[in-house]
Amino acid sequence: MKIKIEHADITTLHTDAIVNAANSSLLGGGGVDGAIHRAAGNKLLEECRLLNGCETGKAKITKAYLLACKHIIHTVGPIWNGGNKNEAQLLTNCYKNSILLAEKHKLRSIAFPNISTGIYGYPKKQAAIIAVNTVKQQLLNCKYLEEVNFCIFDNENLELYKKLLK
Ligand code: AR6
Repeated sequence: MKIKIEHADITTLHTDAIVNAANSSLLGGGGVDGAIHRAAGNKLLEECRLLNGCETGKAKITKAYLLACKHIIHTVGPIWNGGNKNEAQLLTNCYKNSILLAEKHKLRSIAFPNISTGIYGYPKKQAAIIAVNTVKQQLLNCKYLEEVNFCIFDNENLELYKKLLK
């Protein structure tokens, strides 16, 4: 089992799955979601239209179309609302349900962006602690998944993850 940090644009990765920090419509948006839809091409949106959206904390899988990875796991992070609206549990569920879905599809590698820490405003340190702890915990029960990449775009998250995974 390997946990790695990648300082990269997630659309360039060759993992079995990349995770998209989507919204509940699953029909695209800004941030990493916009980047993934642009790079994967219009066929992704066509498949997403058939999924009937996704609840916060849940995850759904699609093909990856023009991307180098094989699948996209779309999860919906919580919008930060001060911390008393079940945000921590919902963010935990995003990482947990994405890994469970990867296992169900017998995937060997997955890359996560820093879910909810952009447009959705989740405090980065709190989100990083949840991400690392949840992934470590879930990996204990995985049969197929061998590698988890935290794909990091900004310097603040990079420093946080380097410390947490030291
Ligand atoms: N590769 C990797 N990480 C990225 C990339 C990229 N190409 N682009 C941004 N990030 P955000 P959220 C990082 O805002 O907070 C969308 O409109 C970014 O630096 O993409 O979960 C959706 O449709 C940040 O650390 O997602 C939703 O409406 C992290 O990805 C909403 O934004 C997450 O930032 C979701 O907000």
